[in-house]
Amino acid sequence: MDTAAPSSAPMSAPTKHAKLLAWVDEIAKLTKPAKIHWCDGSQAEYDLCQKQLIDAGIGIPLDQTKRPGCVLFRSDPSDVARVEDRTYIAARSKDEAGPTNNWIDPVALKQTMLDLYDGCMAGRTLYVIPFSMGPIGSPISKIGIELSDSPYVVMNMRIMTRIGSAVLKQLGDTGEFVPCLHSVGAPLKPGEVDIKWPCAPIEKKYIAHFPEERTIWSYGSGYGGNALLGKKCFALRIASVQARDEGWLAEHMLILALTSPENKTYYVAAAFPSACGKTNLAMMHPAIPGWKVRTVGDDIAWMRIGADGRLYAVNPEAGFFGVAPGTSKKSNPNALTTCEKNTIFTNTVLTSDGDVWWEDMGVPPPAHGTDWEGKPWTPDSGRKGAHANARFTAPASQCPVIDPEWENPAGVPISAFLFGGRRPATIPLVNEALSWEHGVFLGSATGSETTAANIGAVGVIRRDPFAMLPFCGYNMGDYFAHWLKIGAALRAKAPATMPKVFFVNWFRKSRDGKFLWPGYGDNARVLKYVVERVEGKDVGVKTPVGIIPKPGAIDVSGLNLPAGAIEELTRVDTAGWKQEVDGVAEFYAKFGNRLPAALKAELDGLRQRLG
Ligand code: O2Y
Ligand code: MN
Repeated sequence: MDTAAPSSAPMSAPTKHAKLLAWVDEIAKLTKPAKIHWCDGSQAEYDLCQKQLIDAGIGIPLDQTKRPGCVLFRSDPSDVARVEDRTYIAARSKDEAGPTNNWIDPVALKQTMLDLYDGCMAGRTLYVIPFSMGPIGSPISKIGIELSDSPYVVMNMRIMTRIGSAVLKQLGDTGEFVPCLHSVGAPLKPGEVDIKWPCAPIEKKYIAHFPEERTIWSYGSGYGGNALLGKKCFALRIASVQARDEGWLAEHMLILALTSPENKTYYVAAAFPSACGKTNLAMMHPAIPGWKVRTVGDDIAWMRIGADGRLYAVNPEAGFFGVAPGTSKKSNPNALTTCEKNTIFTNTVLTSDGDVWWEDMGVPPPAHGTDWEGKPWTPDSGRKGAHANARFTAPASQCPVIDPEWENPAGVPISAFLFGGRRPATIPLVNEALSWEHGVFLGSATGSETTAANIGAVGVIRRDPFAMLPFCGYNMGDYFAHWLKIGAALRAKAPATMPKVFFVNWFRKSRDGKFLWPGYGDNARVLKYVVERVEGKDVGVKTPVGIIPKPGAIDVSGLNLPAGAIEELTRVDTAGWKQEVDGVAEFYAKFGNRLPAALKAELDGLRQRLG
């Protein structure tokens, strides 16, 4: 529904929610859009946004026989990824944000951002996007309203979340919502033609979270996690604060269903730092006969303790915002199928026959194409054609291995947590925590070797506790305490069904620098072992660092591993672990007295056991 003038919003809006109407009116008066559009979430509305962007030369239609319903966008070179150093937790006190977040004074930030927002939507449409994180009406779900001046955001939000009239209906006249304000920060003068990817310069970009008010303000970027505010901003940074206060978990975790040859299904939630292959694991094609993996989610899990004392998870998202480069028939055939239709591509190569291509897609590059910056490109150009963070936005429902339970409003019961990272040395292929508290210790110590995809030095271990470093909306010391509290609640209610916790490492290398583990579909061999442990099988051995597979416990049948590889993958390297203890101690020192005593005790206990 469109309204011509901002001040007319309350009269013609499709809701009687007084707080929402007042907020839309307030923001319209501030940002001064030419029009307001209340999103109904229909296909017609999506198609209209797409047509408008294609007509303006901003969206590039792909060949509809090859990629039906698909479109390509090219972002501005200054706006290609999440901007961590422009992302802020504007809690009332610095201590509340903690040592791992960018804190900024909320009063000063609001003044700065109000000045930026003043008139920032001139010449544009303000879209009101009601969205549900999680199945509409599920007791685990929550509602947000994103106000954005970007039709690209509307299109992406429709794929990544549930948007529109059904959400407004669920909200009713008084329901709670998280206000999410977004502007690309590029007002148009009367008659001015829009540029291809409007955004503001880096020093004017702000991705701001006000945790006490459960509010998000984003300015200056149109890209991914900076602009699709349901994802990292709401479902992790604000939701982690809500989860702490309401007694549940909002985590940077994939959720997968693993079905054994005996047809028993177990749900596993797994946290890995960004760019460690979460989407690939979530959609894995197991290399061992008889085992099946089904996908519930590839990035975020919201979990609550159910009446039976088990932990139930939903994927709050409805789509995948996957990294394109590296996605291939070998690494993730199911992702390739998922994005065959109805998909938005951003920053890939455009082939001369109207298809998309990216590096390591596993198909030959086009002889001639156009790169992500819109320049002519050939394989001999001497530069990459797709941006390293090029993305596909695709509906989860199109995934060939989507789990039948993925939209169950009650969620799915979690039997095991996996933590992991890129660790070339010391950390075994799989290590089971000795207790929940030890599991929280392993999660808190999660780290990953930096690669060329990271900013800064390559080859150093960056600690990324629970893979939540960029996404925890409050003091990480208190977050560890919250995990301990959830464990205590689970133990009190149903100790026998508490999820077991494992740390996995697909990236251990031999002394000559070669990966010891094949990864991909062969990771199912580790999942099989995890299920055996969940079932209580005696296949693990207690060591000072945790429970490690007994010799022969990992099914390596049909695998051509080099001699000694599995022994090395499961070896406890005492000297390496002593270094690890020192590294964790150094990291823990950041948290001062906010570090829970139970974690200090776990660290001391490990040090002692190592001798
Ligand atoms: O660069 C962006 O804006 C996206 S980052 C992202 C997207 C999907 C899933 N995970 C991530 C991440 O950084 O963890
Ligand atoms: Mn992620």
